[in-house]
Amino acid sequence: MSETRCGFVALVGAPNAGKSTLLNALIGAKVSIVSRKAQTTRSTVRGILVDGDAQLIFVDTPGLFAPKRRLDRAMVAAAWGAAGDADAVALLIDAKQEIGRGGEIGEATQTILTTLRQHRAPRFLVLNKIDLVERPKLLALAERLNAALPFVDTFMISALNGDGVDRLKTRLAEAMPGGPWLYPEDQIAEAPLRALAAEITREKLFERLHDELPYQTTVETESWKDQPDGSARIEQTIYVTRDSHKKIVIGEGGRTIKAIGSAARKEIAEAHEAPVHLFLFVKVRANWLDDPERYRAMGLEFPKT
Ligand SMILES: Nc1nc2c(ncn2[C@@H]2O[C@H](COP(=O)(O)OP(=O)(O)OP(=O)(O)O)[C@@H](O)[C@H]2O)c(=O)[nH]1
Ligand SMILES: [Mg+2]
Repeated sequence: MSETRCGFVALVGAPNAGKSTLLNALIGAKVSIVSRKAQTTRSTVRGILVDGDAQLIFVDTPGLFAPKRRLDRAMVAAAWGAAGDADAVALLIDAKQEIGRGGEIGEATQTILTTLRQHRAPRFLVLNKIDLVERPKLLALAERLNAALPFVDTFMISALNGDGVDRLKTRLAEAMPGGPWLYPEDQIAEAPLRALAAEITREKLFERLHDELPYQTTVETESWKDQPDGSARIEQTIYVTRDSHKKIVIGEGGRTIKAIGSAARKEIAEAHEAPVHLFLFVKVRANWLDDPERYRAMGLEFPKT
């Protein structure tokens, strides 16, 4: 018998269920970006923690929905791929939204349950956003979902204020298989800082431009140079599909991009624990959503069709 345990927990669920918020709450640091816009997370993001003798590798995933476009298909495939590789799958449900359906399981949730049924890893149900709902309705929702698909255990949490998160962590740690730890004890993330830096800038874009600027934006860190004084000089490119989007990102007299850059710079500097000089460039690439290179940069497989 091995003395330590180690395993992967995939956090899956509909867009906006709070998966990334939960990952950050579990890790106690920002490893995955969050926004009130759906489809924020684009590829899998790992967060690592130690609980007693267990090392848990949480895998945040893009939201599950019926994909139409190529990028959507790549995202949904990445999410189910992570569930397939995991030792446990935690299905997150936005309890407020699901209760709002008035006693019926929503169609989107139903579809997720149907696919989840085919996965072999133990399933845990996580009702999130309990800060927004009444307890009796929550219990009825838990019953309804467990009747549709049995779960090993059900948790009621608020990823936002931390309620129930510790209990979830402990219970999942117990469910991990025996084996050696895969990461050093103090490691909390896997993505290189330059990838997180690109995500942070994308989050600031979402925050500022959530309505005007759709989804068709991606950010890449082109260069990262550590300077002799300890600071980093970082260049990032923001890809948009149209000239009109470029104008929106730049804003009047460059005000919008300046504000985005300044917010991103502060947060990247925090993550880097050193000052950062951030240079943002906006490029119009009408077809970036069909460019394999962009998918590689996001850590996604490029779907052929
Ligand atoms: N009130 C409340 N809001 C929450 C809670 N958890 C997450 N949110 C909010 O829900 C929104 C979506 O959160 P995310 O963590 O980005 O959701 P996600 O599931 O990762 O979304 P995608 O990456 O788009 O699939 C954000 O505005 C969060 O602040 C919660 O427990 N309570
Ligand atoms: Mg997310």
